[in-house]
Amino acid sequence: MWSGRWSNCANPLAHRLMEVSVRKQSLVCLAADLNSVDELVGLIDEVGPHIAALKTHVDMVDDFSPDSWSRVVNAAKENDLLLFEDRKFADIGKISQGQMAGIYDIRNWADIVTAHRISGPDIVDGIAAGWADVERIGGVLLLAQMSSRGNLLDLQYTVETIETGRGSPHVIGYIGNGSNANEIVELRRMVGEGQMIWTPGVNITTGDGDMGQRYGHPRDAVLAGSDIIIVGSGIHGSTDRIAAAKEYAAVSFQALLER
Ligand code: S5P
Repeated sequence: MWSGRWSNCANPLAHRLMEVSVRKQSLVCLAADLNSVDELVGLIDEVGPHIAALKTHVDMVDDFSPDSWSRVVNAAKENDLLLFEDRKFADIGKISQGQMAGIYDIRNWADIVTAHRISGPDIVDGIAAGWADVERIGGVLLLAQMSSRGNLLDLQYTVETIETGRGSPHVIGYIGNGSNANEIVELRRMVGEGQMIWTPGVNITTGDGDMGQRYGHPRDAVLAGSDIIIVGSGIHGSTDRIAAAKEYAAVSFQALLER
């Protein structure tokens, strides 16, 4: 089903994701952008069976504590979800290693994190060292493109980012601009088959979102070469969140079958 991607992606986390996506018939990573642990756990319990991964912004949760957060981690485990903390690390390698620890202790529960390439290639080693400090292994998604208007990630930046990630055992793939199918096609051409592309900026209602966000259709994103669609408000902002999750799952999986 995943054809070339299955045989070419070396990272074991990529294989785990592909397996979960087939079992659940969904390429959806839920962007669970809610402000309390209760709300997060409630949402995961509702839509967990229809999503393949869970993305968090731990630093926007009002009632975070190491104890309360374990409820989110457990809910993810019960639903067979890889946990992806969208931290967007951007500092020098050594500081990124330190930021994997601290109050949120991301290294101890996140399987995947995002990082910008802006500070240099060594950020990847810094993050990997953070996981190594607690004897865990995780995957980095480098931001190669963004969905927000006016972002500064131009073509040369994208090329350098892929150069950093190519062949790295720590880089599972790239964030691409889900709002623009042409950009995804271009990104896939540069990345090849060996790493994943995850795309935010997708919504069944396409066009401009809040505060500079832009949306493309999930079907177009997958057909263009995206492996996982990152969906936030399209699901958590819906009046019927289960129906919405099912719809994004069906659209994305059908597009994979066609691809
Ligand atoms: O370029 C990007 C990269 C990311 S990771 N654009 C994004 O929107 N994101 C994230 O995807 C963002 O942090 C948010 O959690 C999610 C999009 O949410 P939505 O509500 O617009 O679907």
